[in-house]
Amino acid sequence: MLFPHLADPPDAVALRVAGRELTWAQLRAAVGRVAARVAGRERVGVWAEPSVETVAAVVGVLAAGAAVVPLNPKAGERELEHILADSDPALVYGASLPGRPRADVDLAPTGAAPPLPPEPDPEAPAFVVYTSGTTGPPKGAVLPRRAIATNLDALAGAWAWTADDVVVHALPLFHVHGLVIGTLGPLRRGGRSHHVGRFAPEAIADALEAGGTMLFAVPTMHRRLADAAEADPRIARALGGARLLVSGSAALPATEHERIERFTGQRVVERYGMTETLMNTSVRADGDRRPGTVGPPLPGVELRLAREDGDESGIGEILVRGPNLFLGYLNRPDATAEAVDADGWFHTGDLATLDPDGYVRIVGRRATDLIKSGGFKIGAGEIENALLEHPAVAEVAVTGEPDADLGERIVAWVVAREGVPRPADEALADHVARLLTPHKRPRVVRWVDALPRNALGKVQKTRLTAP
Ligand code: MLC
Ligand code: AMP
Repeated sequence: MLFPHLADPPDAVALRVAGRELTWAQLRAAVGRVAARVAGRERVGVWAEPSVETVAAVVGVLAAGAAVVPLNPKAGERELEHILADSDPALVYGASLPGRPRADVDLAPTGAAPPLPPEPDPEAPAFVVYTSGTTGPPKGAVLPRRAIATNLDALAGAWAWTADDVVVHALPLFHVHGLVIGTLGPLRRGGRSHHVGRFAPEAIADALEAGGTMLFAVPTMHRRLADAAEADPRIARALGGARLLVSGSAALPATEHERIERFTGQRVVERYGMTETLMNTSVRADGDRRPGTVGPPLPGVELRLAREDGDESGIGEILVRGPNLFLGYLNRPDATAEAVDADGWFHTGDLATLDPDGYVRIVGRRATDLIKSGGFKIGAGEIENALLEHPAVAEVAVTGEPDADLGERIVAWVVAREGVPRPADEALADHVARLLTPHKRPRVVRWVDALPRNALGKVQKTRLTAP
């Protein structure tokens, strides 16, 4: 069973999101009603605001044996249109969208809770999570229930994670970090998740002081927490009191690792994952928390490095195989075949070396057209396409540049269209935010006379460097 505690709800709070709580009994009742409503559907959208209703809808859809399509509530028109057309959800929880029946979670305790349907097949799709590629619109990664269950159990082993743990986080609920690891993880253990609503160091400190034992966050959040801990001893104490501070979704710079230890007395545990694979590696709770490493493969996950012939650097592309893998990209057998080879190895595109004790060190990524900003993966191609829809843009190339706060920031190199008034940079950012989503907006716009191109006319992005 994905959530054994639903069968016999403990007399306790199951989750707290943005200041509201659900007990296990309330969650069980709401889940029963959602499952009854959803019965027989293949895919159901969930408008993934951070709320208790979102979590109840997700768990209810899973209980019905349908797949959840988490929808970013800030998704712009193009992105939302694409995701809805591609995933074709039979109904959508929490939002009224054109042509899609709406459903809402009912938390009012009227009548007996409907019985839960029998446990669905472990190979049944549980989620379709949209993730960016280098070109084109995001692809829907189809994750089976088996991947969720085995991965959460592997993490429980690595982190000594039990029903006594309370996971604090502020992660979006439309990606696997916040949704699967941060929210379903505690529910599978029978513990509690405490989502603070909107990320702020004070809110994280409050939640840890109120009984939080683990913190899950992306490096941008850890960096902001380190700044806050440096300035405020209360925040430093609250972080220092946690059982485990966990970082993932992007590389935690060694300097941040060291600052957090200096201010809080705690060393961060890093884990490495991906939408398509869930978590692949992690430093164990009792392991050596070395800065710059993401630990060994989790139990059950096979990992190897594919090295170029003759390359003596020790660097190779990370390939993974195991029960944590997705089933493929929805409606994209071509993309699935490109990512998963004949022997079942998933090619991550991440470049790494191995320490002598098997710890993985991520040193880069194969594609220069993928950007990780604030822990969100963003494809250069989707932003270029959005910018080309702007009347003032004749040509454009998008790159990622190092950013102290976000890890990388999105930079748009734009050739203006002659005869069209040049818009303010902010207007181009708004244009992308409106079509795609705010976190994909360019943070810097550089107007250029021409883009550097090779003899074949292809843009040479390596020649686009900050002035
Ligand atoms: C700003 N905003 C705009 C805007 N400019 N909106 C429209 N148009 C514009 N021009 C709004 C934003 O929507 C947002 O609203 C607010 O202003 C600030 O936006 P921001 O500057 O983009 O973000 P910030 O607040 O700085 O957020 C930083 C952050 C965020 C760290 C909180 O980046 C974040 O939540 N990251 C988590 C990413 C994550 O979970 N990744 C996991 C992927 S899974 P508002 O209302 O929101 O404030 C994965 C696998 C694995 O990677 O291993 O885990
Ligand atoms: P996503 O496609 O949003 O699921 O992002 C997955 C990618 O995030 C991986 O392929 C890595 O490039 C990156 N990533 C996740 N965790 C880490 C980590 N701990 N260190 C470095 N990169 C990471």
